[in-house]
Amino acid sequence: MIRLRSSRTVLLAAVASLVTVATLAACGGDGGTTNPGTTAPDTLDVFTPGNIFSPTTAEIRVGGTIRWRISEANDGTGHNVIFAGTAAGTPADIPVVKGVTVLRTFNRTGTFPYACTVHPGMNGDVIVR
Ligand SMILES: [Cu+2]
Repeated sequence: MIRLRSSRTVLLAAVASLVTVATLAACGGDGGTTNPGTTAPDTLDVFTPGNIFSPTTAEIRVGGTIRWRISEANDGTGHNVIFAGTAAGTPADIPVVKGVTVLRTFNRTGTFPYACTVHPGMNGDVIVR
């Protein structure tokens, strides 16, 4: 009898965990809408190896989030992420930082180019579908 209860408890805990994961996945964390017609991910990491953004073109679903994982630059500085205008959200500029992760959620479709103004030629695009 005790063994049966123990198995049932484990099963209930497993079901509760799955429900929690499903609920978190459905929310997306930002309340934005998602586009079920695209295979673009909800969240994408962009890294700064050397003095480039990688991937250079980051594609996500509408309501998705880009995480810039900014590391120290070759010259010992950080990087910044500067959008032209505020169409990509505000603030348009994400300051020079290093060793941190910067998040930006995109709630409208479009192509949003950005650049690091510390390092000429260090550019990227966010495509939101
Ligand atoms: Cu840079």
